This record gives sequence, C-alpha cells and structure tokens, in this order.
Amino acid sequence: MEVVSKATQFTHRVAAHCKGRNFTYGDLLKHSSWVSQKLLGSRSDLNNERVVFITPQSYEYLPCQWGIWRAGGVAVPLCTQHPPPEWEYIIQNSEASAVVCHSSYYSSLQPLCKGVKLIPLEDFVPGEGSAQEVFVTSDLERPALMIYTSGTTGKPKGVVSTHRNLSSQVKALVEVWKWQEDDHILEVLPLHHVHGIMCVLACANFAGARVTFNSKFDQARVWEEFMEKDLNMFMAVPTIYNRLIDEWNNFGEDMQKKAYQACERFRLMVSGSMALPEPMLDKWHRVSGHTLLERYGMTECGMILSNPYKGKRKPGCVGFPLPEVEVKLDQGELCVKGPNVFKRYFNNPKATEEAFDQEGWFKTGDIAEVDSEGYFKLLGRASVDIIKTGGYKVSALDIEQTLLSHPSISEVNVVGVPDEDWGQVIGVVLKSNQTIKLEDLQEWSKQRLAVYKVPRKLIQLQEIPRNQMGKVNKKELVKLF
Ligand code: MCA
Ligand code: AMP
Repeated sequence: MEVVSKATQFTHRVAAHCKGRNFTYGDLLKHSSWVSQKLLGSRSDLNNERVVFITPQSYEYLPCQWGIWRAGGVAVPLCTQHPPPEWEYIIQNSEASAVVCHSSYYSSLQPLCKGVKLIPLEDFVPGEGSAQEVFVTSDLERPALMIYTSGTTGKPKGVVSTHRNLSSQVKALVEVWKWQEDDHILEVLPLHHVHGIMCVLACANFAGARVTFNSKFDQARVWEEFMEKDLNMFMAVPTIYNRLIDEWNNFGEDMQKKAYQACERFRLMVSGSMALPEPMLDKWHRVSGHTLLERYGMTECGMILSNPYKGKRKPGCVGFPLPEVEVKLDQGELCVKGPNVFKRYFNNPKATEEAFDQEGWFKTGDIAEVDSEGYFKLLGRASVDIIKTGGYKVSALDIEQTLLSHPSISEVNVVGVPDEDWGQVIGVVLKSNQTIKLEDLQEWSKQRLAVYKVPRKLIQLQEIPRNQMGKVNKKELVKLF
C-alpha cells in the first residue's frame, strides 16, 4: 500500500497518539518492519498469504496492518467484539497462514488456531526493527486487504481489495475532503471495516496526519477529547452522533458552551455507513455548529458518493460521485465502476459473478435517485434480508442459520425493525408453539453471534404471513413489530 512508502517522506511527524504516548511515522515503519520480519522468518515474500490480525482499537493496529503488507501478505482484520465462533469462521474461511494478535487476545485465539501460526505481540517499544529493510510490493494488482461482509446469502464473504483499489479509494478522499498533514483525527470506529480502516486511518496516514486512538467508543470520553485536544476532524456513524447529542443534553450550560467552542476548532465532521436522519443533522448543527458531511460507501467499493466539502450539503442526500468513480442507475439500483471497486469475493467465483452485470458494473443492491441538481439520494435496499444496525451490515439469513441451531427453534424469520438510535435492530419472528423467552435467546446468541447481531425484539405468531408463492412476506413481518 502506498501509505507505507509515503511514510518515508515524513518519518519525524507524529502518526499516532495512544495511551499517553506519541508514535512517529518513523516508529511505525520500524514497528511494522518488526512485524513483517516475524511473519517472514527466512522467506522474502508471503506471496499473498492471508494474515488474520486483531488488536484493541489502538496504535498497535497500524504496525500489524503495515507489517502484513510489508511482508507481501493480505491483511484480514478481526472484530474485537466478535465471539470465538465468528473469529474461527474467518480464520478458516480465509485459509490464513498466520494470526497476529495483541497478547491480550492470545488465550482466546489459541484454541481456534489449529495448524495456523499464532504470533502474539506486546505493546510496542520504539527502537525495535528497522525502517528500511523489508520490501513493499510495487505490484498494485496484488491483493492487500480482505474484509468480511454480509450478503443476501448465508455466511459473510471475504471482499478482496488490491493495493490499487485501496490507493485509489484513499486518493479520492484525500483530494475531496482536503486532507493535510496538519490534520488530527479522533479514531473511535471499529477497525475491521472500511469506515475506520480507510476513511480514518488510511487517509490520515496518506496525508502524514495524526490519529488519536480513543479505544472503544465512549461518548463522555469523546467529549473530553474534543475539549482537551487540538483535534480538527471526526468521522462516525449516526448512532455515535446520537450518543454524543444525548451526552451534550446532560451537560450544564457552561459545558455546552465549551463543547460548542471545541467543535469550532474542527474543519470537518463526516457521517456515513447508514442513513443520517434529518432531525439528527439539525440537532448536531445546534450542538456543534457543524453541518455533517454525509457520504455513502460500501465495503466492496470504499467511498462512492459524497456531499461537497465546500458547497451545499443537502439533507437526506449523499452527494456526487467521487473522482474516478463511475455510477449508473439500473432500474433504480446504484451500480459502480472504477479503480476503487474490489476484485472478487475470496474463493467464491459464483458470488463474484453475480455481483457484477454483463458490462462489469458492480451492483450495490442500494436503490437511489438523482435530483435536479445531480445530488444522489438513497431510497433503501433492494433486499429486506440486508440489515444495517449501528452502521454494521448484517444478513438476516446468517442470523437465521445460527438461530436454527437452538434446540427450541425449528422455524425462524429475522427482520430489520426500524429504530431511531440504531437505524434498524434485529427482530425475530417465531411461531407461537416454539417456547422461548427473548432474554434466554439473547443469552444464547451472545455466545455465538456478534453483539450487533443479537436479537433485540421477539414476536410470536400463530401463522407466518406468506405471499402467493408461499414465500415469507418479510415486509409484512416488519409492520407487525
Ligand atoms: C450493541 N447493542 C445493540 C447493538 N449493538 N443493541 C441494538 N442494536 C445494536 N446494533 C447493545 C449492547 O448489547 C449493549 O446492551 C449496549 O448496546 C452497548 O453495547 P456496546 O457493545 O458497548 O455498543 P456500543 O459501544 O454502544 O456500540 C455502538 C456503536 C457501535 C459505537 C455505534 O455499534 C459501532 O462502533 N458502530 C460502527 C460500525 C461501523 O464502523 N460500521 C462501518 C461499516 P446492554 O447494555 O444491554 O448489554 S463500513 C460501511 O458501512 C461502509 C463502507 C460505509 O459506508 O462506511
Ligand atoms: P457495508 O457493506 O458494511 O460496507 O455497508 C454498505 C452499505 O451501507 C451500503 O450498501 C448502504 O446500504 C449503507 N450505507 C452506507 N452509507 C450510507 C448512507 N450515507 N446512507 C444510507 N446508507 C448508507
């Protein structure tokens, strides 16, 4: 990835602030070199082997990611909040040759890494490794990153993005959002998805800017950081802005004023990953003086559409195509072409073929329209089986499959129920002869599913509504909540 070679131009600049310490780009080069040497041993290139990695939302993430790239591997990030069965699925499905983990995850991962090398890393000490020794591939067509994403069919798929894909995604954002080396962004997003990985980390790194890691999102801590640090950029999902608004509402008048003044230092605040409700846009404007810049993206493409940095940010709209990104509407479905678009789903030629049309356009599954000024507006998804909750995309079918392994469940339907805070929450419909309580189902699910896939609502029905073809009418089910 170009971010690694670019860093040699500004080794003295601070790349990250974390747990009270500053790490320069020079430190990051040294630490990532150390990781790549651990991975390579006596070899000179991992030749596109997948390396799964997990660290807390902290500085250590970066040397792991860069170290994998510098060794010629494909970085596969894990979610810190997933229970072991979800980790195990990714380790196996990606056919990983190694797992790099912060030592705090070592004992949980050890039983899952049968036959896969597990490399624990402590917190990093400046001075280890070397800034130059390890190679970075110049072949931009090689795979660089694999993120797992949910689709309409079954288990999550590995989205393979090349170095060229990532470079083009980053360069477009650096250009339109005017990233500069003096920027300082607070990182609060999970680092196994594009929003945190590309929009926050990779863009900051490409520009030689600074990232302050805040570990897992916490609204009180974010406000403290806003008030204490010289931050000027922030990116988050609407659920996070909602939490920050709630926290602000509990402040006294003085604190509210201080919070507003802190926000005045920012040059950009961005919202994405799910629809930003207009009342929230207005509330955030009152709280901070900022009109959030809403943009639209997808794991398979990085960012696709963005409201302008300068110029009108239209409420309810996601703006215009990014540089080099082509879009078209095919019977309402937004389709994308460009150097940003991923290459394939890992080991899944059928899904890959189905994802593109005959002319090579990637079909997003999102329905959109364009207004008279050229602004795109999203109208929803083509499939009811894709749910967005707290910014996470989840597949109803994936959850159904897991719930069917519960001893008391023989038939189940999962739907996304509209929710002001989360966008949608997971709703489960069971037949009334299946005896199970929501709390018990949640307890059982937490052992097997990520926290955001755990059912939040349950209804039981005598009869499940079906259409004339006998297919369950999920739109009807949603209304019943
Ligand atoms: C957690 N809880 C939930 C959910 N998640 N309840 C309903 N629905 C959910 N989705 C519950 C927990 O069970 C717990 O309940 C309580 O909320 C707090 O849980 P916790 O794990 O602490 O959650 P949180 O930290 O409050 O999480 C909220 C969050 C997080 C920070 C908004 O969901 C988040 O980081 N979302 C961002 C995801 C993201 O980055 N997506 C980008 C995908 P109890 O207290 O009862 O135990 S990339 C993408 O979409 C594209 C490319 C794009 O355009 O960006
Ligand atoms: P993911 O596959 O997790 O990357 O999620 C991508 C999906 O998030 C898109 O296909 C959209 O459905 C949704 N999405 C991202 N940004 C927005 C936005 N600004 N408004 C509405 N939906 C969005």
